[in-house]
Amino acid sequence: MSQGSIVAGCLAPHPPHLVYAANPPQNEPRSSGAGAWQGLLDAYASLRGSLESKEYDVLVVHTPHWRTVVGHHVLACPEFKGLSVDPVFPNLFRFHYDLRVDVELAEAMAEEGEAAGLVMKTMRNPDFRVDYGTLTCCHLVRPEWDLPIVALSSNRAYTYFSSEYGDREMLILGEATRRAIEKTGRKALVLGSCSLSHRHFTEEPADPEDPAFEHIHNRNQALWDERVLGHMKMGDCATLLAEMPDFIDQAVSECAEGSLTWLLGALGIPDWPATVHGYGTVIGTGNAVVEWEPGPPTAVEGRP
Ligand code: 2X7
Ligand code: FE2
Repeated sequence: MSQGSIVAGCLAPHPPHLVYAANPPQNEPRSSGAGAWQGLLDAYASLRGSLESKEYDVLVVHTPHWRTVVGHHVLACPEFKGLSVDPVFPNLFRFHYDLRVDVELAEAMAEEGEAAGLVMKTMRNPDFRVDYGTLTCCHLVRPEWDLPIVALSSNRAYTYFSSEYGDREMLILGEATRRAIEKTGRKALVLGSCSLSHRHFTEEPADPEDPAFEHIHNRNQALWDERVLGHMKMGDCATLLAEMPDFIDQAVSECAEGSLTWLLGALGIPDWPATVHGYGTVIGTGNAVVEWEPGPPTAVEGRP
């Protein structure tokens, strides 16, 4: 078997609003079409266009909305089928899913994580309800649902211990994920599914898609998002990681669930520039669609 590899790593946020706006047959609510999130939908279209030239056989996603208290869990039944409802936005996301899992890769990820000293658990309950973070992210990246996935839970280390500790654990998990991909010979697309700044409005307008309502919650959040995206574009993820605990504290970032740090760990902490496909807000939160092509570091003008 030839060695596997990561074909691309993406920051792929999961506001259920974007699935609602896209009106797929799997989702029960129907969008008004008012267009508040068009920029982010365009960003996802741009990412999908870029991925068309790549061949891969599995989507591997880390999700903030499957929360586990002891260890990192990984979906490991061959199929999951059911209805997933967003507990906060049941008016927007009631999604009927029917998906396949790459169980061999899931088991290899659990083994590699354990070998690296992490607590890992395979989810073997076929009736387990898949979370909306996984479903939204995978749907927006590849709406065909023609490839298997592997999903990892968020184990809340940042909350129970500290951001510094959480980051260390997620980097180890990311490296373990990459080793499992390599050993099983997979060509994998890895997806860190989280927003950037995450302070959000607590009331919805009558039409949640009303563009007059949609904007960043406050200037501090926007400045942090700009800064973080600047590091990504400059190929300076080491600085991004050094600032991650402050970003999490000061922008209430959803990176506190570990998805972005896991992604950076899987990619080997990129020191080459990312492609930012787009940035936009959803109910006041900051969201960016970003892609890293694994490859040799390139010189970047102006990089510290
Ligand atoms: O889970 C989310 C999110 N991360 C961002 C915006 C809106 C809703 O749900
Ligand atoms: Fe979220």
